[in-house]
Amino acid sequence: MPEQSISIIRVPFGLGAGRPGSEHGPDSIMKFGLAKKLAGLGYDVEADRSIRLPEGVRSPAGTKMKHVQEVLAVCTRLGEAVSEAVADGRIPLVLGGDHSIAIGSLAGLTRHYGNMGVIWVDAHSDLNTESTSPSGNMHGISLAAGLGLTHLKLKQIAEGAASLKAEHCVIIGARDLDRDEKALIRSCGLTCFTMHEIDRLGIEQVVREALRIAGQGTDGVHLSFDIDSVDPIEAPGTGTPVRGGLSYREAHLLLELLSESGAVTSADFVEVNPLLDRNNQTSKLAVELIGSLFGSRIL
Ligand code: B3U
Ligand code: MN
Ligand code: MN
Repeated sequence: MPEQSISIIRVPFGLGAGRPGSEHGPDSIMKFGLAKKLAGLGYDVEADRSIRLPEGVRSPAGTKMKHVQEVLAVCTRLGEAVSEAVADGRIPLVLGGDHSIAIGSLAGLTRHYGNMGVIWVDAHSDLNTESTSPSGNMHGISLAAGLGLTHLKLKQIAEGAASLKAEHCVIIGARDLDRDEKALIRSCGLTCFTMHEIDRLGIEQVVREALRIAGQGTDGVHLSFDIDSVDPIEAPGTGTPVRGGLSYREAHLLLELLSESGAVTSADFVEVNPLLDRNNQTSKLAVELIGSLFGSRIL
């Protein structure tokens, strides 16, 4: 069997979030040994890709949604890089940055996967639209953009991209939802396993269900992992921490189960903010969790 290849794509971009710092996430995660870890697990690792904001791109001041042009420009470049990785048979592993960059990943991926499932692990649902967003922050609309519910469409970002189907999208770990997001979750046909369901069913059953929803009848599964899904006790270095999140063990088990399934074809790890971190705990955790997704085991 040929060696599996991973393209690590760094996206040092944080303008989709309300506070600065997530632009330092990719370098911090790399500094704590991600490439070495993945190579040690037997992968051929390409780690030199970094997506920069093109010079001179600046959104006009005074609009409700902030930094739309910057998000579009970065996501366009990211979409190209992700698409290239898939075309070359490499697994794209995208390091954010804030969660708005997932729009670029989804645009690049849906050029290749005509019927892709998505597992969105997050304290939030990122299902606001330009009209419902309470903050104007683009990281709060990224899943809605993937579903084609925003004015911003994936096909504006990558030619041949297409919106996701809600019935193959699953959110895991939600505990901070806006009123309009709740209404949308009830009406649009996606599945949301909040922390309440995780408490009741256990993370193992939740992941099995998620894999069924995102994996059956699809041609690929994208994992978009927002580190704020994990409890702030374990992951304090993130812009919008919310108490009551995934425990250290639950987060690892989730990723180990996804790894065992062999279903995941691409991933984002986003919202690590080294400026808010304690002793680099969150960056180190991200490296460990990515390791679990790619086959690292206790024994
Ligand atoms: N739902 C809120 C808050 C939020 C979303 N994503 C994060 N925070 N990280 C919003 O701004 O849309
Ligand atoms: Mn998010
Ligand atoms: Mn979040």
